[in-house]
Amino acid sequence: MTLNTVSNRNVSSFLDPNLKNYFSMFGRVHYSLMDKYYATAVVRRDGVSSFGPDTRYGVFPGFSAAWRVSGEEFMSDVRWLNDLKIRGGWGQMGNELPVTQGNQYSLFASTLGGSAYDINGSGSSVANGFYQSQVGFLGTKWEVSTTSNVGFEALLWNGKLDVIVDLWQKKTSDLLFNPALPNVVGSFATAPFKNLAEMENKGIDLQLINKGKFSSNVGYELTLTGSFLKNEIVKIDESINYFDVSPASNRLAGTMVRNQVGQSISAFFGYQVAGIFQSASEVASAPTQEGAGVGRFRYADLDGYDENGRLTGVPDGKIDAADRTFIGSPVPKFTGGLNFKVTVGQFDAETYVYTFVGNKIFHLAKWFTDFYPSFKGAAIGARVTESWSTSNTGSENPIFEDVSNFSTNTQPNSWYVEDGSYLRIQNLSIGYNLSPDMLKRLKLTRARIFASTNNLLTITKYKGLDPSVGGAADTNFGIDVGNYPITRSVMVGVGVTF
Ligand SMILES: [Ca+2]
Repeated sequence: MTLNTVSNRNVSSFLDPNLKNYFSMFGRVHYSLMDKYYATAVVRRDGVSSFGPDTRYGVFPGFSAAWRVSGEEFMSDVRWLNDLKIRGGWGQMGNELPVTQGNQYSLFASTLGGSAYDINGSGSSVANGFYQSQVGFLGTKWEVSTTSNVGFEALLWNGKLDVIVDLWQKKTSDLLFNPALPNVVGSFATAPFKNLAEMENKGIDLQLINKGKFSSNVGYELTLTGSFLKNEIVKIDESINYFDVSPASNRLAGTMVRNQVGQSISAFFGYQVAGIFQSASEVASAPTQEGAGVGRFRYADLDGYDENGRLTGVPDGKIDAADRTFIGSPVPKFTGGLNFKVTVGQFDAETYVYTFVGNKIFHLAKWFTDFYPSFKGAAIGARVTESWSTSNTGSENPIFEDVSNFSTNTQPNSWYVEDGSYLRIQNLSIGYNLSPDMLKRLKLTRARIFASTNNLLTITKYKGLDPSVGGAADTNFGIDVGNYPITRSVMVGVGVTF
């Protein structure tokens, strides 16, 4: 048994008011018995200067255990199984990353444009004032993730196949978020980060590694990875059960992301498009909808308000904010990757393919490219030619017209939401290694000629430029605001070691 205690002190004396200082201590105990039973326990205490004095420190324990089943006597006859290890663990980690050093303080600032005023009425000079630039909050504390996992690792058939499976659950509580402040606080003030929500992620991770030889000089290695994921917001605050956000570049009249208990993080929220109005009689018989007209979006009547402004859950014959609903989640249900490498004598080839399945993209860029009045004359997307018209009534894209209203381009709705699943051949490379004889003659240690290409092929139904839309989880996750696509590149090279 070994016992290690390590303390690490990291102190900075540089007088940058934005610099955070950390102080951490951790201890670890590791125990192994007869190469069969393993146990590890870790405890760490982390401190950061960006939290107030009462909440500055967090204590985060963790432990894990493993059992090498293949080391047991009763497994000695099982020849095809070279190694089998069952493991499990539980642990907590803290996060403080989004919180700035100034978060705990109420700060004031002064700018000519923001806080100067000719209070003396001189007409020629201004007196400088101050405005609040940061609303301080002392109670912010560590965000805590609690992870539990069980899984196994198995090595089969003389190392030909390696299987790793993990079931895990991660609960994040006291999630750090800075919800927008009411406007009475002043539009210049930065909102403090507070501990708000609780979120749960559950998943299964799989990894298969298969390596071997097709013949004496043809070898291969195949690595398959896959993850199933489920994400859910468990709690937001005692007083609210949702909050809305949208990216800074949002051009629609409303927010399109709602973080709500029971839904995934950053779920898309808006009107459900039931189709395109095909005729004046359809418009007349449909629920009342502002701006309704032939060729425009027909929204689904899903709900209504009572006289107190509460949702009734019953369609009320008119379309208003009550009818907005969840229209997709940017969180993929499955992500996977495949790495395949073949060596044939002196040649080798390698490829990496990955996939995202079941995620949705809010294709906000369509606001620019598909509607004439958004930016007059700028809508030149190819879809414009496929717009609804009396001779193209099957189109899912609305009529091309110079009208901007609730039923055309101003509202977040399900028409913007597209399937974001894709499969991409990220990399393909081939190489040739000079044989030992050649190297000897050329007096080289190693020489390799190679060609590789990045982002070779993408298979997707997504209509935007690139389905690999990233975005910060709390503002623009899965929202395509017209992101630059990843470019394709080809590289040819020679690597030589003398
Ligand atoms: Ca309604």
